[in-house]
Amino acid sequence: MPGIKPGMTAERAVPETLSIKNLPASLKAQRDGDIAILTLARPQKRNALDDETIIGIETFFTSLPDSVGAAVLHGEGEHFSAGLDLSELQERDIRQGIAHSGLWHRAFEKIQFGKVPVVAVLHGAVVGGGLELAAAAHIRVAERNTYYALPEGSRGIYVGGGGSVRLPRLIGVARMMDMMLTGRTYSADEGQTMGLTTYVVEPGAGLAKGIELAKRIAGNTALTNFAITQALPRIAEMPPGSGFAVEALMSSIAQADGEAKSRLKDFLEKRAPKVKPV
Ligand code: 1HE
Repeated sequence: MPGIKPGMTAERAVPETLSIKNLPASLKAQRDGDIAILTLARPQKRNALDDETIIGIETFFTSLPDSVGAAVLHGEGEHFSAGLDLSELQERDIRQGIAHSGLWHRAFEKIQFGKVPVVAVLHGAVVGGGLELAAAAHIRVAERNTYYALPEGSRGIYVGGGGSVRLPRLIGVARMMDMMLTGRTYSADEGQTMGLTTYVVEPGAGLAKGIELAKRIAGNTALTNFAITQALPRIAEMPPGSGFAVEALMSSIAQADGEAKSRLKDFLEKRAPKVKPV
C-alpha cells in the first residue's frame, strides 16, 4: 500500500487514493475515512521541497473535501524532509527571493490556518524548510530516529518558510539562534522537552499514531477544532484584555452549537465516556 508503513493495524490499513487535481508526482494524497493523508513522495531527493511540491502542498490543503475532518502529513523513505531543494536556489535577485519566500508562506498558512487540524509524522532528517513545514502543523509525532536541524546558517542562507515566525513560538529565539549559528541538532526526545515534538514513538510506528490522533481530532466538532486551531493561537498573541473578550465570544459561540448541546446532554445522561488517564 503506497505511503503506508509497518506498524499500522489491519483495521486501519485501508486508505484509498484521494483525487485532488494538479498534484505533482512528488506528493501522494490518500483518504482513510474522514481523514486525509498527504505523503511527501520524493525519497530519492530526501523529500527536498522544490517549487512544484510547495505549490502542491498549497493545492492539497485548499482542496480538501468538506467531509475531511483532519489531515496527516508524512514522508516516504528514510527522512521526513531535507528542506529546500538546494538545486533550485539559482541566481535569484532580491525581488525573486521575496516572491519565493512568499510562495512558502502562502502554502504553509494553508496548513496552520487551513480547513482542518494537521498532524505531521516525522522521522529521520527534519531540517531547514522541512522543519519549517513541520512547524506549521498542529501536532508533531516524531519517530525516535528523528533529528531536527536548521543548516541555513552554514549554507549562507536564511529560513524563508515562516521559520522565524513559528519556531521561536515553539522553542524560543535563543534556541533557534543556536541551531542556526552552530548547526546544533536535536533528537526526537530533546524536541519533546523543547516543544518541537508532541509525541515520541518507535521507528515505523509514526504513521499509525498520526492516523489514530487525526481520527480522534476528526471526531471533535468542526467548530471546536476551528476554535482550537484558529482562535487559540491568535488569542494567545492578543493583549490580555482583547484576549479575554475574544475568548468569551468564541466560547459562547462554541457552546451554542447544536452539536455541543447534544454532546453535553450525552454526558449528563451517562451516554458519553468519562475522562480517563492514559
Ligand atoms: C538534495 C537535498 C536538498 C538531499 N536539496 N537535493 N537542506 C540541507 O542543507 C540538507 C541537505 N541534505 C542533507 O544534509 C542530506 O541529504 C540528508 C541528511 C538530508 C540525507 O542524507 P543521505 O545520506 O540520506 O542522502 P544524500 O546522499 O545526501 O542525498 C540523496 C540525494 O538527495 C542526493 O542527490 P543525488 O542526485 O546525488 O542522488 C542529494 O543531493 C539530494 N538532496 N538533500 C536538493 N536539500 C524556504 S528556505 C528553507 C531553507 C532550507 O531548507 S536550507 C536547508 C537545506
